[in-house]
Amino acid sequence: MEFSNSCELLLELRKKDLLKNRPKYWWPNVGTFEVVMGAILTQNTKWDNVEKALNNWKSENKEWRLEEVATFEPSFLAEIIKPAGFYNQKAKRLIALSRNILRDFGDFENFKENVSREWLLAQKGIGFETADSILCYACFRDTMVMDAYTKRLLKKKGYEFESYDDMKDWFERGVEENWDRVAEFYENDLNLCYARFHGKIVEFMKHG
Ligand code: 39A
Repeated sequence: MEFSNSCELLLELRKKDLLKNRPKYWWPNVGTFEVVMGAILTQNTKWDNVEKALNNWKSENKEWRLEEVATFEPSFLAEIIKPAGFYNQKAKRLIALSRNILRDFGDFENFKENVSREWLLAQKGIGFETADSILCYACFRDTMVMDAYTKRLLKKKGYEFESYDDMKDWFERGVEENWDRVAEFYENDLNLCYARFHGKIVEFMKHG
């Protein structure tokens, strides 16, 4: 696979039908609080373990609700999310984050509309990748997530960046500078493009 900008990479990946049988935006249940849970739970663990942790709660026909998580005791939440590892730390951080969302935004809908990257990065346990995952998949912002898969793919092709934001700028610039071509595939939905682009990279690196 050869490419000289991110749009060309996107076109190469599109040929491979990597998102067959996946949700439209790749991440399950986009636009819900479950994405916030998943974005934190996926730190330092495999996605399969995240799904087990999320399903421990959902299997009893419950959805993940911000207002409920904010009231949990850390030990109670830790037990539910155990499969995702680092469960005591993640439980404390998820509860603190939920309480901060309620304190500063009142509810999840207002959070989705008004949260900024800066607000997210100021929360304990949220770095660039987690913040961008929440913005892209929970809040539907036009932003592209960089992760270990993205970095590895680019490194294999001879691209290395000094920082997370340099790599992100390279991706977003490639799309924006070729917007006419990209818009055609995604019916002018930029978020769909960034979400599916990231999803394609992850699936390609995991399963080829
Ligand atoms: N590493 C990952 C994933 N692998 C994933 N899916 C598969 C669906 N998500 C949503 C996040 N991180």
